[in-house]
Amino acid sequence: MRYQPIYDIAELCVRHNLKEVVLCPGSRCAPLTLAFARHPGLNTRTFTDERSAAFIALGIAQATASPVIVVCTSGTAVYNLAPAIAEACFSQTPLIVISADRPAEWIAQHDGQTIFQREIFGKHVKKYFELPQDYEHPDSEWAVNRIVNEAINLSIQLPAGPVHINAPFREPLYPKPEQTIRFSTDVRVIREQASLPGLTVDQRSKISSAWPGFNNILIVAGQQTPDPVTTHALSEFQKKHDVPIVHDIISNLHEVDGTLQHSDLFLGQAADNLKEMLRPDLLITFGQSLISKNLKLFLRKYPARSHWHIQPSGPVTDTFQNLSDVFYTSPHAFLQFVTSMETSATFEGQKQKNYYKLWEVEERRTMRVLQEFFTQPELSELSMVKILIEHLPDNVNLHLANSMSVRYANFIGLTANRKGIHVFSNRGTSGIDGSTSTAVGHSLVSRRPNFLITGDLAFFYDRNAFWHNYELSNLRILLLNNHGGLIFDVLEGPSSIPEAKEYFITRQALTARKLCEEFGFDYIRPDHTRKLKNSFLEFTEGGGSAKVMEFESDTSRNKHMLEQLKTKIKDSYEL
Ligand SMILES: Cc1ncc(C[n+]2csc(CCOP(=O)(O)OP(=O)(O)O)c2C)c(N)n1
Repeated sequence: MRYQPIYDIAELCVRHNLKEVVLCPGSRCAPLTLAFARHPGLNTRTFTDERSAAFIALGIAQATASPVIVVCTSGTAVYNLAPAIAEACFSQTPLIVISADRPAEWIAQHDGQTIFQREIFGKHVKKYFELPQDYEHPDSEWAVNRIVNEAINLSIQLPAGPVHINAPFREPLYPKPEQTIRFSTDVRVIREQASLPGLTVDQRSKISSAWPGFNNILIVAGQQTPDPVTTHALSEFQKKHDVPIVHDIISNLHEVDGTLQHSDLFLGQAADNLKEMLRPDLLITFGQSLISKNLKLFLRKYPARSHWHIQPSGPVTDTFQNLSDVFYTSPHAFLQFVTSMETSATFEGQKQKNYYKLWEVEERRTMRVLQEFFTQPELSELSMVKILIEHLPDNVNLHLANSMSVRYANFIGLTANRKGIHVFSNRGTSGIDGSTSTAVGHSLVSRRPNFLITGDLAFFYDRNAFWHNYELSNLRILLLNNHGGLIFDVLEGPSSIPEAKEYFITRQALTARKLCEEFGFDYIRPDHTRKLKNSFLEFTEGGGSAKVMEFESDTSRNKHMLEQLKTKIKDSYEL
């Protein structure tokens, strides 16, 4: 068969233990579509909108912790994968993107559905690969096998990420009806024997000699996928050292007792002299981006004497502009080592204890204000997010869209007794274009219930997330419909200019009722405050079809509530 090396890509993927394939319709990609669809070892699903398809693939890759193959036809179809590829790049999610193409001599020759596909995703893929365009020669067979092996291995090499294989196909693209697609039994697999770097002797000695010289050590964790190994290592560290551990809801570290999750709220209101006292001497960071702008600003304005960043490999960012040391190791290896070090019961040790207490006092103060704040009966988006978080069962996925949804949830946080709640958010690029599709990707492959909190622009932008033939019975969406982008009413810059409503907040009139009818979802409107509890019980209940709970309100009410909360935190310093 002419396309045998292409059909064998499916076999190779199976031998690399890949299971999930996202296909998009088209003719040029027929050899790939048929190979993946007919291979019994793969789960294939098809989605018409490539933008949504690629975000769904991203969600599947997150849920399965394994690379997902995405196939599309030539032309603009390829460009539509770009937003999710960019998110996968910055969130370090492995995707194997295979685009079909015309042979090189037919590009830009008015032959239809062709664009310039070579290196189309630029730096957003770890590597661009081009398959040979004629498959008959044995070298081509070898090249296809070698390239796909390399692409799969590269996608999972840390930092993981997307790779792009462009595959030019010459017609005929389809087998004849009497032809059967078979997969070779001797497909070669090149396996990379990866290992996580531990700490070297030199690194250990640097850490143990420098550590006692710091009084105010602070740990800040950015976004991370849920990882019980890091959670455990941090819990053990916490028992031994009086080091404040600050993180966001997307750091997935809430199960570590005694961490600090409300720094965004109190650092936004704290006076300069308090911030000076909170300034770290040694800042230790790991994970990816932070949601909290106030935390970022604080760490830039009050820089630590040293900033150590821990990551297994890859390019390093200098988010707080004072990075001093990078330890290429895993956070858990680093934490295990510093946990094993002896703590000093000296005056210096007491100083660290006092520093820890200082952060703890701020965290407790903010939690008290929050508790009191939510005793008022007035409903807002923030209180809806709080109620949902309280009603979440254990062992669910919580997906947070950009932009206010992830911030609201971060203001509220999760307590350590909430077990098995995994938090996801497209914060690699913070786009509003694929939050729903990413959550849908999780729903398709995960048995866990998936709860998405989203604003209306993000929700209606990405409604093709639902436009396919697959069941979404484990999906629950809390839609915070303020008929525009509240974030632009909250941000100081855009909110105060005359164009704010029209061009920034961007008013829109839709509600989700008709969409729910169209897709057969249950639609819940929590209209009556008295019946709120029942609405949430109905919403969080398992089984049935997907459910959307729509809370409609206006931007000014929510803006007012947020301002009130900030004022209350500020006032708490004056009591
Ligand atoms: C693809 C993309 N386009 C534009 C933006 C800029 N942006 C950030 S937040 C936002 C508004 C989001 O509105 P909504 O989903 O209603 O959420 P809310 O701000 O009300 O929470 C926009 C347009 C973006 N992040 N991504």
